[in-house]
Amino acid sequence: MGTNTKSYLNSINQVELISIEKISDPEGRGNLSVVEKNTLPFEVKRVYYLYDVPSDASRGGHAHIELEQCLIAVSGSFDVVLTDGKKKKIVHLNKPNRGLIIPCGIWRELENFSSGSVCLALVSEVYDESDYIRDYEVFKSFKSR
Ligand code: T46
Repeated sequence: MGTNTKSYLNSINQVELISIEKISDPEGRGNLSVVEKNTLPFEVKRVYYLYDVPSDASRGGHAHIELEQCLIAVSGSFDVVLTDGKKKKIVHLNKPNRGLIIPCGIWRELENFSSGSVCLALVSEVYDESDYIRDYEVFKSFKSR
């Protein structure tokens, strides 16, 4: 496993909801939101998105050792259930100009996807399966070391 000290020390208090700039068109052409260099507390190395998720399906079910991320409900809504192994928090995402910053070392599950919802993920690392903790018991011992 990685050696990022923050990862096992991070608590649910480090999870943060941020506002993303929303530019409303003066002529009624809708809205535009922009994520720029300084919008997020990390540099984005990868972007992926979840879509066509059935309402009874759950995504996530893991923690990351190093990776930080920002989740945005660019369409529709879903719940993000977070825990640091001690405290739990549920965040309902339903606005394209709202981002959920999840630091490393936090267990997350995504559920209750509305029809047509899209979860955009802006993340700090390239894909690396060895960065995942997918077993909750392993996660709990990782957090209590
Ligand atoms: C997270 C939540 C919100 C890749 O090959 N490349 C990628 O960049 C990603 C993200 C996944 N994959 C493969 C790995 C699996 O074979 O796609 C498959 C599904 O991935 P996973 O089961 O990890 O999907 P989710 O939705 O449970 O989790 C994903 C991210 O992996 C994770 O970082 O926080 O979305």
